[in-house]
Amino acid sequence: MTAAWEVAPEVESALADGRPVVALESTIISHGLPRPENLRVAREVESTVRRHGATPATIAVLDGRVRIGLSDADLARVADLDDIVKVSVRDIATVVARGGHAATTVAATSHLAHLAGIRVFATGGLGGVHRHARDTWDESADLTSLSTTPVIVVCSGVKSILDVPATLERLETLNVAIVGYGTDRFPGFYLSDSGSPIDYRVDAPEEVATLARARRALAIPGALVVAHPLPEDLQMDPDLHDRLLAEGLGLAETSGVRGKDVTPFLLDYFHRASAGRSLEANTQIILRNADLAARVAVASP
Ligand code: PSU
Ligand code: MN
Repeated sequence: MTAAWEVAPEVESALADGRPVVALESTIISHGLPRPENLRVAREVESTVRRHGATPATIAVLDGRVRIGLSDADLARVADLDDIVKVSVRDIATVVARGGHAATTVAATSHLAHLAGIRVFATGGLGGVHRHARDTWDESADLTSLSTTPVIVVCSGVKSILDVPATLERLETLNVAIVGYGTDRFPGFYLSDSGSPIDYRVDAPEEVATLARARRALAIPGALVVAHPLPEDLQMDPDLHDRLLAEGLGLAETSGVRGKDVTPFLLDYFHRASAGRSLEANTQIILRNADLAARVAVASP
């Protein structure tokens, strides 16, 4: 049997030489953004990382093999394949064993990044505790995975479709550290401020690097979340956001959307019903987080 996972030569040599690498997730591409913008954004994210002198490693499963770093043709497959499934940690091996294709969530991407020795990861917004989770028990595996995976995750908080205060409580329970980048407010994904505070703030990539070194020296097991908000002039209009969220949640409920389909359903509803406003915000979120993650990776020897 061939190895279950494969590191792209460019990523392998960067890691071997101790040069900066940034892991990138693929669920954003396959399930988070509409075609054809998804491929355009995926490419632009990679070039943003390169501009800072870091090597991008987009992670996905193609033809039954975990791939750490994709060629441009592979990136296009992730963006265009109809039979690519969204996987969290528990299902990576199942898809590998069946020879299928999968896009990796934050949970799965951070697991694989850590396996490959990549320390910094950029995404849009983490999964978390869904609204009404006390009835549905719907809580993203991103939370438990981040509690045991020592990566630095640059994101714009958790998706605003979630119960943010409940998610922050769970992140605390699970020993997931959070610092605000240039803010002491927890970002609200499409919105600059979720309404909840953060205890610790950093203002430079070097501060994140120093903190990450201290965490390694102390063998802290979980992830460090670097919460990076959209500036207010790039956020979605809060009234439009709240209206679409109420509508989308109602529609998900009446359409019987459940489990791992809820997040893609709501993101897609936002993208369609906001006439592109949420897509613009989401694109900015991802590009800005890739930019910051690259600077953090460059600052982290
Ligand atoms: N952030 C985005 N777009 C996305 C996601 C996050 O901007 O599509 C994805 C991530 O892959 C995250 C997943 O891990 O949604 C969470 O899904 P769930 O809530 O089903 O765990
Ligand atoms: Mn879920």
